[in-house]
Amino acid sequence: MSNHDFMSSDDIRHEFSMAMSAMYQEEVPLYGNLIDLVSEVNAEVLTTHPDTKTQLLHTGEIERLSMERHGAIRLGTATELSMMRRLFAVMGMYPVGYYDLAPAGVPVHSTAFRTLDPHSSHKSPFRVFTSLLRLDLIGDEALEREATATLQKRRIFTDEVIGLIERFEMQDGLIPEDAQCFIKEALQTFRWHDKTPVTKELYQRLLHQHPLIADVVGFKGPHINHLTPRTLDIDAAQQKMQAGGIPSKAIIEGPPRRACPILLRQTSFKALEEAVSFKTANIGDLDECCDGYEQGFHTARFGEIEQRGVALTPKGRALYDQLLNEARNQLGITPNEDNASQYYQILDETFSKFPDNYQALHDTDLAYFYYQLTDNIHDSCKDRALLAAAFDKVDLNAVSRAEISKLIDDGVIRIEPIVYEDFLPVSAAGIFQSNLNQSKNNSYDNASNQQEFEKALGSKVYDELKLYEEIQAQSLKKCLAGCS
Ligand code: OOG
Ligand code: NI
Repeated sequence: MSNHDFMSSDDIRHEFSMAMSAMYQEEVPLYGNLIDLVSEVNAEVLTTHPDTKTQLLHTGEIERLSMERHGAIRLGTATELSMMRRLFAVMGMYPVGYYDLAPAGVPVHSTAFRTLDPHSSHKSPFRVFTSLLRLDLIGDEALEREATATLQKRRIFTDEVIGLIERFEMQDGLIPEDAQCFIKEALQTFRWHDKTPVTKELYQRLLHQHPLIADVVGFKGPHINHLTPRTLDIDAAQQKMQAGGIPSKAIIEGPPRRACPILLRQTSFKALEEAVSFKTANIGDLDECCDGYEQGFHTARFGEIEQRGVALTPKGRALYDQLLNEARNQLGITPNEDNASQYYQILDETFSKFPDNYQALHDTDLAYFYYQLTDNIHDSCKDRALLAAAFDKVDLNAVSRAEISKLIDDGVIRIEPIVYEDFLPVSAAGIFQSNLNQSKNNSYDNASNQQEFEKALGSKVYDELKLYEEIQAQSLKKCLAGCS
C-alpha cells in the first residue's frame, strides 16, 4: 500500500473535529449558540478591522478561524493516557507541554495534544487539553484503592478503534474506509454517558474528596467537557453572551484587552447541572440489564470562548507572569463579579509595562514572529545584499536583532505574530475552579512530576517554546531562499 492510498492525518483530524463538534452541539445545545455568536463577532471584526484581516491572511489563519476550537478531557489511568496518545497520533496530534495543576488545587497533570507545524494547524487547528488524575495526591488510601479498582474495570476505547490504531501504526496510515471507521469509533470514547458505573454513595465520597475525582472515576468514559471556539474579540463576545441570556463568568481570564493581543484570554459559562442515573448496586457489573438506577445530578460540562494572541518568548512569559501576579496582589482577593471593573483597571495599569506594538515586542525579544518578505524586496539591491549578508551566517541566532530591525525598517521584511497555540490553565485557574462547583482554593504541595507523567504517557512531551522558536527560524530561512 502506498502513501497516497491513505487519508492524510490532517483530513482525519478535520473530519473528526467536525464530528465531535456536531456531537457536542447535540449534547450541549448552548454550545451551538456560542458557535453562532462567535462567528457573528468574527465576521464583524473582519469587516471593521482590515488590518486584523490582512494579518490573518499573511499568517494563513484566516481559513482556519471558523473551524478553530479546543476540547478538554480528564483520564483516570496511565493505560488510558498512553492509548489516548496513540489515538491522537492517527490524527497528527502530539503531546505538547506539561501543565501541573496541583498548585491550583486541582489533582491532575496535563498536556495538550495538538499539531506541531503551522501548515497542519491551518488545515485543522483542533487540539485537546488532556489531564491525568493524580489519586496519589488525595491522601486517603482506602478511597484511592476503591477509585483505582473502579477505574481498572472500565474500557474507554472500543475494540474496533484499538484495532485501527494498531493498523495505522503498522501501515503508517489508514485507507479512507478505515479512516471513516476510525472517526466513528474514536468518537465513542468522548461521548456523554448518563448512567454511572458507581453508586451514589461512592460518587458522594469521591465528590467530597474533590469534584474532579468524581468527574473521572464516577463515569464510564472521558466525556468531552467543553469545546472552545476562537473569537477575534472576546469582550464583544462576552457582551453578546450576557445580552443573549447566557450566564458567563464576570471576569475574562488572562491578560487585559490590548491593541496587540498576547497569549490567551478566556471566559466561560458555568457548568450545567445534568441529570444522571446512579447505579443502586454493584451486582450487575458485567450485565447492565440487571442494574437498578437512582436519579441524581452532576456538573461537569461547560461552554468556553477564547481569544488568542501572539506567543511569548521565555522573557515575555516571565514578564506576563510577574505583571499578572502584581495585579492580583494589588486587588488582594480573587477577582469576581463585584470587583470586576476595579480588577480590569488594575490590570490595565499594571500591563502598561508590557509594550503594546508588534515592532517593540519583536525588538525587545518578548514575542515570536514570522518573518516574511514584502513585495519591496525586488526593488532594492542594497537590501538584498544586506539580507544575503545576514543570512550568510550559518547560525541564524547570530543574525542580530539590529540587522533584522534594519530590514524591517527598510520595508524589506515584515513581521507577523505567531499565534499562541497552547494553554494557561494555572494562571487562568478560574476556568477549572469555577466549573467544579468548588470555592475553596486549596493547593496540593507535592512537587510537579513531569517524569511520572511522561512514563504514563509513554513518550516525552514536546517543548512548546522550542516549537515557536523553530517556526520563527524557519520563516527567516524561507526569506533567504526567496531572495537569493
Ligand atoms: C481543562 C481546563 C483547561 C483551558 O482552556 O485552559 C482548559 C479541564 O477543565 O479539564 O481547557
Ligand atoms: Ni478550555
